[in-house]
Amino acid sequence: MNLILTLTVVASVAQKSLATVPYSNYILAPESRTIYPPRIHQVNGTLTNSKSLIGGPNGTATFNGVSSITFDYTKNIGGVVSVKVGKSSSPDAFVGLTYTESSLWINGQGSDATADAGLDEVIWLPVGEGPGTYTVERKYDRGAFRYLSVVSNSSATIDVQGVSVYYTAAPAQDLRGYSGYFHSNDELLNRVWYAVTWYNNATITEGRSAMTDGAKRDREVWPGDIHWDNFKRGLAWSLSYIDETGLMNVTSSADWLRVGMGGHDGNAWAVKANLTLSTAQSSAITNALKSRWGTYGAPSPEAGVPLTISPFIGSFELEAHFIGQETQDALDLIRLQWGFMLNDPRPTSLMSFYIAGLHLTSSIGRTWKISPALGDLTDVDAGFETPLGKFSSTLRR
Ligand SMILES: *[C@@H]1O[C@H](CO)[C@@H](O)[C@H](O)[C@H]1NC(C)=O
Ligand SMILES: *[C@@H]1O[C@H](CO)[C@@H](O)[C@H](O)[C@H]1NC(C)=O
Ligand SMILES: *[C@@H]1O[C@H](CO)[C@@H](O)[C@H](O)[C@H]1NC(C)=O
Ligand SMILES: *[C@@H]1O[C@H](CO)[C@@H](O)[C@H](O)[C@H]1NC(C)=O
Ligand SMILES: CC(=O)N[C@H]1CO[C@H](CO)[C@@H](O)[C@@H]1O
Repeated sequence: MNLILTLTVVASVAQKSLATVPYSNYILAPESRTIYPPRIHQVNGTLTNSKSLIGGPNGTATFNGVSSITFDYTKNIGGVVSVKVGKSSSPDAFVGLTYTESSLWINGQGSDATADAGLDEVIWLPVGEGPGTYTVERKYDRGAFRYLSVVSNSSATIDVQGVSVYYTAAPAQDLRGYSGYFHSNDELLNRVWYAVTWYNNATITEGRSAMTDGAKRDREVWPGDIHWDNFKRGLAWSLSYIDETGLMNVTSSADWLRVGMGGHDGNAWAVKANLTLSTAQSSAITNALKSRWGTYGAPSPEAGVPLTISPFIGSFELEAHFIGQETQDALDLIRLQWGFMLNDPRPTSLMSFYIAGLHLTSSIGRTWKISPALGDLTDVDAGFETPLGKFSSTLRR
């Protein structure tokens, strides 16, 4: 490969934070934790001056009888909703709130469910009690919604002077103070990297860091996961099942929720776990996986029929293509599958590790290896920071 590599590895405690965040125009995190609706998706019934609710409190919108407004935040957000109410014509006036991630499920009678295929209930605020700012209780902090509907269910006339969401994820952090970046000559890949980072960032916690495997599935911290002693016990238990081959010998019949030991695709894992004995074996696996790709990406072999794309399992296949040095296939799969979704956690670190070639080979980067693989890309600029310092690479050809 004929390319120019500029490499900076500042492995020192000096200069921990980047003065300016590179490529910050791609960052999806909001400037402020108080988020006002950027646009209206739909109005039902009679609502006057609804535009005054856009971009900030700018006047008064009036619900005239049974009516609703649905806001589109243009990306998933999460948090605590407040509605500022002026006068209303009846002490029995209520406004209800419903939330969804997809425009397909917008509904004035419920929200897309957090735990199953049903609906979550409308959250009602008794705004007939008088003018003021009505805020949902903290337990109704909502993770992962793009559409918010504000519903009036009675004949009352209700003045609303503002709708805001207080964004609660990553409470201890500067939302736009990214220490990592990725940029290439492919705009779609750049957008995938920043969208995925936003999803990884947008996980709700109660004021401390939490480990979860997806902002969408794990909208709230699983309480068992945040008790460090339990976490250590769980890990020790798992490690005790690793035998002399270096593999875990799983003898139980069910994993965390499912009956039967489904789960990860053994094919991709054979490559990832270095079980294959030759490059030819790895290629046979990755080529067979590639032959299964459809219009939207890589169906998970474990899911059987109907073909189902799991971004989680697919991310292991993606890594197998990178490990097998099928960089072009890996890029094609990101464009196909994550380009389509532009929204699921995982490829971020793979892109920094495999494309930009920044591999940390021991914890926090005490040892590292540089091995970029550009596929059809011509320009890549990426970096991140660990407690030891900055790691970055710039590639051109
Ligand atoms: C508004 O009306 C449309 C069309 O009937 C419906 O699909 C949508 O769910 C309604 N929105 C709300 C918030 O009820
Ligand atoms: C509106 O919803 C509230 C809360 O569920 C309920 O108490 C009230 O009776 C409803 N109003 C009408 C007119 O249905
Ligand atoms: C896995 O563990 C079970 C139970 O201890 C044992 O019977 C079995 O032989 C082990 N399998 C392998 C492949 O080591
Ligand atoms: C993978 O396994 C081979 C032996 O089969 C070994 O030589 C190689 O170092 C291993 N690679 C990694 C990354 O562990
Ligand atoms: C608030 C927060 O968690 N920000 C992180 C989002 O992800 C980027 C890239 O990994 C990090 O640098 C930020 O610290």
